[in-house]
Amino acid sequence: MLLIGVAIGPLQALNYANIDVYQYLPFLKSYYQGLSLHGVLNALVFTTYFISGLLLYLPCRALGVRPNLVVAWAAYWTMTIGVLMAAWAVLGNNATLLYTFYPPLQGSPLFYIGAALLVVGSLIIAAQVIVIWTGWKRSHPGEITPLAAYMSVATWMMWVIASLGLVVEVVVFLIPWSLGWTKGVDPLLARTLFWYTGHAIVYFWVLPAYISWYALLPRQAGGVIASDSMARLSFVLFLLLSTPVGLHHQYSDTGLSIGWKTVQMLLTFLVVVPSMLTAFSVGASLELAAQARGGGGYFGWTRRLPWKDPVFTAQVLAMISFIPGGAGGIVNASLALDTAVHNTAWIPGHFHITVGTATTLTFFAISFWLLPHLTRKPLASVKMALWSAWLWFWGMIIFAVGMHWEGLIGIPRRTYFAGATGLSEMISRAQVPLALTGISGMVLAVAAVLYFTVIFRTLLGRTRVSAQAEVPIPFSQSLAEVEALAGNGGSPKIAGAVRVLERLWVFFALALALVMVMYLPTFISLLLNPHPVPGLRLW
Ligand code: HAS
Ligand code: HEM
Ligand code: CU
Repeated sequence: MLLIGVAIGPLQALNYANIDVYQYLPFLKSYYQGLSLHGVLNALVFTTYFISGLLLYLPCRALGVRPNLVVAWAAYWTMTIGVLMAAWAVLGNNATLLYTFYPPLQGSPLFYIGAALLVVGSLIIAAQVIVIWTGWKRSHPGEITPLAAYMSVATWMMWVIASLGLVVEVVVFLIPWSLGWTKGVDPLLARTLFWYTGHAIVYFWVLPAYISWYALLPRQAGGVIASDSMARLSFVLFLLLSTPVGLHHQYSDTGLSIGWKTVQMLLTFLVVVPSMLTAFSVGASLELAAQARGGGGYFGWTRRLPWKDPVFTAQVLAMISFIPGGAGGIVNASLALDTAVHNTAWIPGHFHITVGTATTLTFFAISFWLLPHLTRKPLASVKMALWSAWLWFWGMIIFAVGMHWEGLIGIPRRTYFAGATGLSEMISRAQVPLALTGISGMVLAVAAVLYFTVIFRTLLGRTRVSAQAEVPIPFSQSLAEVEALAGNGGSPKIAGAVRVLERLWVFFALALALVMVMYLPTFISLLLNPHPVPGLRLW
């Protein structure tokens, strides 16, 4: 899915460089059909598959419990049937809706049913992991959940709450409407349901990367987790705060109260806190690892990190790209500043260094150890893997510079330049950034070719290492654990905090209550003043 999704990206980048290749492509009817495929396959499908696999495997191995594979395969097939249905609709040019599928644009019912099945598949895995964890708690009374399992459960609980908006939007409104059973849908209500899920989904994409940075990367770097309890605290904060902030995607939507927009803006600033905790906590883990290898100084320690290892390097590059990604997010979150960048190229600039790099490059890194781990086949080429990571990183950095810059000039997103009129004055002022976007697309194309070459050569390779030489799952130890083993004892206060954080069900209930307070008034007023409109097909 990623392979197909990514293949279209460079064409879009060329479009932004004002080079139109779409006239030569028989398999894409329009720029927007390609953009729909790109957004849906990359951001929705690739992520959901990868996360559902990883966040089933890691907690099961961390808890030492075998999952019910019949249920797991049922989830897989539910997702796959859904994806095939939606893909059929998009490939047939019957769902050129972009990945946000805002009504009144109306596509084939297959698209909406497929999207619903994809979400249902992920929720089956969510239920499975939560049930496994509750069973483990029952058979291990008083024990603290291992970190990787704890974080996975918190992520799935968050997703259970967060996916509700999308499920209601699609099942209650869009499917009946696309089947012709209802005459209209209220676009504002649909957008509000979409963004209820649409912000939290970005944490569904990035928290699995955080799990890797907190719980696996320290060992891969040759060190320990700086603070186990800080990691748990940040995930509880994500469980509480990920969802009640979706209105920050709708600052420009008229018809919603400015009061609730402002309240959700403030909550958005709060949900930045656990990411800041992560930055400093994971940064400390890296510094500890470098010190263990003899590194020192303010920045000199970074040289002692294992830069020759693609698993390590891809993740750290992903993290570095997330620093400007997060900073841009804070700009977007600021109601007044967002009016300058909303719907401009700035926004794709922001999310290609968050989901397109922080998440995707971390998933590249994970695949570099997970594939050898699962197949016992060695990674085909360490060198090529390293090159793919560096080129992806630099490609996305150049992309982000270009797109953010264009956005400040006012270049819109979602624009087919060859078909657009009235932009020439703006384009003449944006020559340099538009060229950067085009160039970055070429760099990224090379990176993608290298990445998929490594992956397919590994998968198709014949050599297998012995069971003893198998790549282990790099679960890391925490500093406190290591000190306790060395006889220094752990701090009793920290142990108390971890016990409080262990009550994930309590935080789940609090998260539900908070999201109801933050969203119910808006939904009630939208439901009491419906403005249904019939569907449109603009392509
Ligand atoms: Fe965003 C729009 C606000 C994070 C994805 N975002 C989007 C869209 C997507 C997206 C896809 O408030 C576009 C949707 C569309 O199509 O319209 N975003 C934020 C904020 C954050 C944020 C406040 N976004 C993400 C993440 C995403 C993502 C994560 C995907 C994975 N975003 C917005 C807003 C909009 C928006 C508005 C709407 C704009 C509009 O007008 O439409 C925060 O969560 C960010 C916090 C992050 C940090 C960075 C922490 C840094 C870390 C790394 C440290 C590195 C180290 C390495 C330690 C504060 C953890 C050191 C290594 C050495 C070797 C030294
Ligand atoms: C949109 C390029 C990889 C997710 C875009 C746009 C460009 C682009 C230029 C903006 C199009 C427009 O607004 O008109 C690329 C390139 C890639 C790449 C060159 C790498 C080869 C990815 C990845 C993801 C992703 C890995 C996510 C995992 C998206 C999404 C959109 C988008 C969600 C928005 C679609 C929409 O507006 O409906 N991409 N991209 N892209 N990209 Fe990418
Ligand atoms: Cu958001």
